[in-house]
Amino acid sequence: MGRRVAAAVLGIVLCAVGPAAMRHGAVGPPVPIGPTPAPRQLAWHELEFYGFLHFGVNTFTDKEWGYGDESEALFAPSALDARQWAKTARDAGMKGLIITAKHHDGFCLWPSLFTEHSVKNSPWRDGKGDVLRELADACREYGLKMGVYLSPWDRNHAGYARPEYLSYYRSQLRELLTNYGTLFEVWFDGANGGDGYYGGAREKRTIDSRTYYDWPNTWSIVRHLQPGAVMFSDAGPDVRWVGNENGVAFDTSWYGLDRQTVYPGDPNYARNFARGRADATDWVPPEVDVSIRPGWFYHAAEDAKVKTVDRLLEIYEQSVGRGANLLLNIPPDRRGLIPDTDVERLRSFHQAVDAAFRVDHAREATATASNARGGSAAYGAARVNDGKPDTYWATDDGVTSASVTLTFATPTRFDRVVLQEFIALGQRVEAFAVEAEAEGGWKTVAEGTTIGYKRIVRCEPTTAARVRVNIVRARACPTLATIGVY
Ligand code: FUL
Repeated sequence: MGRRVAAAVLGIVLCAVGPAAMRHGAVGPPVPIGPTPAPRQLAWHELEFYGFLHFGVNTFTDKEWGYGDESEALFAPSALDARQWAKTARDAGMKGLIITAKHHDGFCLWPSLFTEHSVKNSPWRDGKGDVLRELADACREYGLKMGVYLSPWDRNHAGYARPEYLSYYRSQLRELLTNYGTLFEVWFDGANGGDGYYGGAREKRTIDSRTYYDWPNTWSIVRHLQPGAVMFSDAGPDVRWVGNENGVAFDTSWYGLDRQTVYPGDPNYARNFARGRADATDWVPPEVDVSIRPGWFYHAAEDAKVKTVDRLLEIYEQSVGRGANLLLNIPPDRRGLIPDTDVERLRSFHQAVDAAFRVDHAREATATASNARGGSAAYGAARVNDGKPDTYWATDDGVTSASVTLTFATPTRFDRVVLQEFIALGQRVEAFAVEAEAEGGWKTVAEGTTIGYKRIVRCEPTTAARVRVNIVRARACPTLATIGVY
């Protein structure tokens, strides 16, 4: 090899390794291990917690699933205020709101050009109202992101289950994707119950969930019109269902899903796919959808059944704390307002979360590691407690068990440890343990499996001079962006 060529090759290698790594010696970042997240998915992980708004004719008929023959005149909220929804969400610590633009009954909360079955034929705002518009404005005002739920199953539409319905569905989707600003998530429900009004036919219509909706062509509309939005369904393509509506993610939870093997509405989804797989083809992380009340829609009879703060905290730790995102439903009532009880509960819940995570003792500690990649400070232990989510500790290739020790200036009491992998390089950790040094000896205070974007580890209140996070097993050299001690 001539000198010039060698220099050019070296230049390419240096560029590939990256200037940051070069400053700290010759070691580059770990090679990503698949699957890995797309940028829109990375942005979604950072949201962690947002709200669901189930609102529509069911709110007025006291039902969960409308048949599709409900009169538009029923939709008559007396004091609808989307700003109250947005304020409630923001004060609860939520980062966005997803609304049922159309639920299974087919009634549209926006004046769609493609149907008469919408707010435009309701008494609300003399038929001139648009709930989506009011929500978009309110979200902007309160710094929230907005998402839409557009039910594929439509019990009102005469053409449902026939090919013509698909073009109707896609026209509606285009309206939502173009008229209300940037959306962060589009929610595709897998439910398909069968019978309905269907333009007066009043019959049972079944579809083949695998083929009828021709999902790839619908998904490409979203990609084209809202490239930053993630799409949710059982099968992704970006975010998957966690497999239950109880507010709990799997304790061992992998982000991988073989997208080709699953379709939205697959009856075997919860059993076969919900927990994910380490080395599957696609990054499709789970979202936990759960309601603050027993039902998804508001029912006065459930006013005394709003989940307690303790229950909400448990849900938070079993969803966000297990690497999933939490989509908490907070249904507006017949006034078009989130009821006072729910507002109060959400505020207390937020205070409880804030109180639990107010002081991160790790920030004051000194971090050391059993191994740091290339002996380089760029991947050194100090990266786990620098408060920066985009720096991380990593080990040498081939080192798949290693530990980071935090030494406190004085013995420190804690009952929660927060761990975060640097997931841009893939999900790696398979098993970990948290140890504490108290009264001169080390003891294991918690053990776990996967980490992912975030893992909140609970332990008995412990006072320790040192805390050690032991990565017991990993698919490849581990990365940790954060260790927090609370
Ligand atoms: C389900 C629907 O059938 C429920 O009504 C609700 O919208 C829930 C979030 O998804 O599949």
